[in-house]
Amino acid sequence: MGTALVYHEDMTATRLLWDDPECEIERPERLTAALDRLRQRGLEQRCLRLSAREASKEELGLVHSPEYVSLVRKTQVLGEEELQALSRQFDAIYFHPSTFHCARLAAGAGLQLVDAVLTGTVQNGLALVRPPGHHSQRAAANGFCVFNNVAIAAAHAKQKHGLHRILIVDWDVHHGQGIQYLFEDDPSVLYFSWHRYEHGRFWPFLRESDADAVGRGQGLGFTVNLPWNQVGMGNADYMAAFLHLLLPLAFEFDPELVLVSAGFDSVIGDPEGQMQATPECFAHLTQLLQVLAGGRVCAMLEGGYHLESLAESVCMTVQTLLGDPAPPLSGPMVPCQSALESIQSARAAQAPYWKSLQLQDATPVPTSPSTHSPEGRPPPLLPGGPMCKAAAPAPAPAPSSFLDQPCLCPAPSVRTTVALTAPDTTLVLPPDVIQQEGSALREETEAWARPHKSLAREEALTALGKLLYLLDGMLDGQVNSGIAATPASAAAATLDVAIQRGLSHGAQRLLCVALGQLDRPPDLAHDGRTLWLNIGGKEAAALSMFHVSTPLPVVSDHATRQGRCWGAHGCVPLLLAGMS
Ligand code: X5A
Ligand code: ZN
Repeated sequence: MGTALVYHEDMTATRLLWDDPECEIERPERLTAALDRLRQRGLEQRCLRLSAREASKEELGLVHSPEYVSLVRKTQVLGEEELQALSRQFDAIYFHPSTFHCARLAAGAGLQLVDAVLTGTVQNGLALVRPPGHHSQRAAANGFCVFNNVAIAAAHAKQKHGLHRILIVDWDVHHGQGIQYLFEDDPSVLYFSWHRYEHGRFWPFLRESDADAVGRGQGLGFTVNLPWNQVGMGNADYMAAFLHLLLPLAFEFDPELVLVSAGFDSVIGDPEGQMQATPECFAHLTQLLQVLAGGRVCAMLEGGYHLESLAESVCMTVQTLLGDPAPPLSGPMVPCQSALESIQSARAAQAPYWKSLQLQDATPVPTSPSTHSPEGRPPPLLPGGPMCKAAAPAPAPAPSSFLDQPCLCPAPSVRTTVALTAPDTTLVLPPDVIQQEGSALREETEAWARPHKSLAREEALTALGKLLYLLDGMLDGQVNSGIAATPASAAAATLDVAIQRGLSHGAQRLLCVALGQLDRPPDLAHDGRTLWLNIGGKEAAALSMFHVSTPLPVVSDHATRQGRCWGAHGCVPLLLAGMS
């Protein structure tokens, strides 16, 4: 349905006019660098371009006091001395004669984006804006932020579109305390922020940035803070935060709209964040959010001060919004101890308010995390897997080496294939999904089927030929994903063949997920190359760490909250779909 890119050149006008080492990083080149790179990559051309408009006084008034709005309006006519004097009344703020215009455009861009998504003009989009918004408060500018763009968009979505549940994901490396204050007692806005915290020793040095700030009154449990107590958090830490904290709550909340405070100072190379996550991580974070709210994701730029990292991360986000598959992630795949502690303390603080956290055990993190490197486990995959041979493994790459080498793996030409034994002419498929015509060679199929009695029947054999052909297409990098049908009686044997075929055809590790019960588990070597996960199997079992079975939780309690039913199951398969 399309991706909107909302922008206006005028937003490059505001800039610092005097010497201030703290504020000088927030400069016009942030926008031009991001936009230039989007053009270079051909991404801008694939978006619906919308020119930003100014937010009205009434729209700004959704979250700001009239006195504050007129104070900012007056900066238009101030001289440099007066601008500097006024700026000093706030923390980490500079005003410029163009600030009011730019900040109204920034807020207006967010409103246009939300309108385009909620009226169905586009599926999702990004607003490239300056000044940023998430630190700004009802009557205060703060941390380079003048009007709270994302908060205004959320209030507008409630007021003008009648939405009842909005998720705000703040992946900027700073705590968006402005958003937190504006919605802390509001259960219709779930606000999630991770941020560099270092036990309170990092800007903005607030006690209420810690994990135990969970909202107030009706809004208890609708503020989710994940403080990072060390710098250097990487891809695995960010992914773990989404998978183990944000997504369980987000599925349970079931938002109608996702707003992203998309700051990219949380990426490697940024002087503010000092984190290690690579730009590709933002493709994965975006992809995980796209399973929510029917894919209605509106991202708005916040921070991001390393121009190269910023531009690359913006491209990753837009590319994913456009529906391209996420590039492989590099770096350690196990979260660090400090990240696990932070995630666990946020889970513990939120557990009283969320069923999805109560279903699981709330045991503390073991003091020494097992990094699971059993003997015989194959070495870590190259950053791209079999299809990405061009990307070289780097043990501890410096920031620049990540940036010099964007993913070299081209997107497969076919997005999704449906392999049915008999092509179905009545099937209506989206344009990027095709029905597979081809089959593996008959002799080859028979050779793979020979050891299995259940694959002797013609129907099972035809299905197997189709599946082998699909697997080859995926392993050769021509097809991104696919679905194949097989007769139920042949399911376990077909899976045995598919696993063997995958492992002998270049895949180093396979994740197999079975939903529901199979007549028998697959025939696996417990060598660490295959992780078998059976969801909805008979009973919980772990035959080895590579063979896990869990029944679906029985949810008999139709508890209502906000007058509606909160289903706790159904989230596990969705999570995995997001990962694959
Ligand atoms: C939007 C944003 C950071 C302010 C840092 C002040 N603000 N030291 O990233
Ligand atoms: Zn920031």
